[in-house]
Amino acid sequence: MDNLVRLPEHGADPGLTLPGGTRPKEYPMTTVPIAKTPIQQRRILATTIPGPRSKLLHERKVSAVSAAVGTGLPVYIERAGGGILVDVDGNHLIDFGSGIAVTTVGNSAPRVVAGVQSQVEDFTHTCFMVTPYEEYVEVCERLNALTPGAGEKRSALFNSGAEAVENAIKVARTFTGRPAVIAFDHAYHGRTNLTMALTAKNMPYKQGFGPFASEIYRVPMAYPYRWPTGPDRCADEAFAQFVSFVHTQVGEQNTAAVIIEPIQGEGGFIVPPPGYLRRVAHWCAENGILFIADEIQTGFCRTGDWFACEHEDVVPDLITTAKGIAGGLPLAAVTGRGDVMDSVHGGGLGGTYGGNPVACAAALGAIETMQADDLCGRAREIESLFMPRLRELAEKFDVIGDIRGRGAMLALELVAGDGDSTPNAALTSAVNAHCHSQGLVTLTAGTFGNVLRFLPPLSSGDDLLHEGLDIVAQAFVASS
Ligand code: PLZ
Repeated sequence: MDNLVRLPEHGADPGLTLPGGTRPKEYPMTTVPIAKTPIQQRRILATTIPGPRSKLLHERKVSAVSAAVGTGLPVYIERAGGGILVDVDGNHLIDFGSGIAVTTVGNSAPRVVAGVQSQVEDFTHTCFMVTPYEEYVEVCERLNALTPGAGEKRSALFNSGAEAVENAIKVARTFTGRPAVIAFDHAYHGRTNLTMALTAKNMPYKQGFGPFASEIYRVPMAYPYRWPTGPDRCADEAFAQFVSFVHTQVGEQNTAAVIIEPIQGEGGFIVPPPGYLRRVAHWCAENGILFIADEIQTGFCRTGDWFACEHEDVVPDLITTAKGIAGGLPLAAVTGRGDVMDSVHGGGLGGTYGGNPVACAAALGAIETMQADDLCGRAREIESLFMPRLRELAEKFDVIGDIRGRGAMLALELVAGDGDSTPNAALTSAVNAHCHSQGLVTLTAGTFGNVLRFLPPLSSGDDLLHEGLDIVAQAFVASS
């Protein structure tokens, strides 16, 4: 038992009292074998950001890695856990990005580490299509049970979000015998050829990479903040436009699927108005069209529910998942109605690495963590911690045009201000850069590059989240 260390699941300071007199919830301690010392859950700036070692590594990156592969903040990470990223210069950075919504359970979460270590010693690969193994089946069983909908379900596993989306489209086309797929303005579904066609934004995702896959059609998104006649009319008018567009320009009888992110991710954390998703899903059902929820960014407790479509009481025919599913290991899935998933001919879906046993072990550890530590509840607590502070900020800075999101998926949309809602990408970059310089890893998003988004690991302590928000506030002062 010598190598067993008691490791806090997150770094809340038990002495901290939150505004309003509430105290941060204490999280259970987990005992796992770890080789390294726990990471101090506090921000430490040992050098300027990036520090000298990161700079040297970045020189090597520039001469070794294709210039096409960008990096948002070139600090090179050595270790990470809780809500902290430790770089090669000894800086402790507060993580408000989770590697784009991936490390929902925290980096190197104890149960993920334990599962991976044990699996990697047993076997690393057989290819599920050649000689199968239990871990793959178990991940599918968990997905079938956790996703919305009481009926019989099936899942298939892949390596990346884009691959899951591609396969969901294959399934939908086979089941319906129809070619067309409807996607939305501001959508992001990946960077492969079919998913580039589904993704809305040209730069940097599509520029010069065409021709794109055919039979993809795009409709306006129900975007309350920018709806021309105001947010109150957004749901009705956007739904009417959607129905009319599909009917007049595509034809219901030619449409296999509608694919939508229940809260759009890369497109700027756009939350459709209440009722909109339900109406689209209902209309799809009436017309024999499959409703695909892309929950790759929103899934696995991120928004305060296991899946964001639950908030709207929507039961999709197919759900794509990835990111948070496996605590950082590459894994993705398509889960859906048994009759739909089983409509594809035997051998029609697969891939060498899809559902790799190590990634599956990580997923089982991540899912167990979410259940045992009530991470959906934690995401809702994070929303309650962030929202009053973001509102306070918006009262001071009229360049904050909109605050939106759900759970631990929250964003600010930045505009010209003084009543002018023109997107303000320059300010967004400046605020983001200031946060980076102070050791807070923030991300931007949005078709117009004017959204600052927050996706902290759900293992972050309240004290770190408050400190991160202090830095965001300072960044507005420094950049305005
Ligand atoms: N669907 C909703 O958010 C990935 C992309 C980052 P992959 N989002 C991060 C980038 O610039 O490449 C994403 C998503 C939604 C699909 C995907 C694609 O998932 O695992 O990146 O292929």
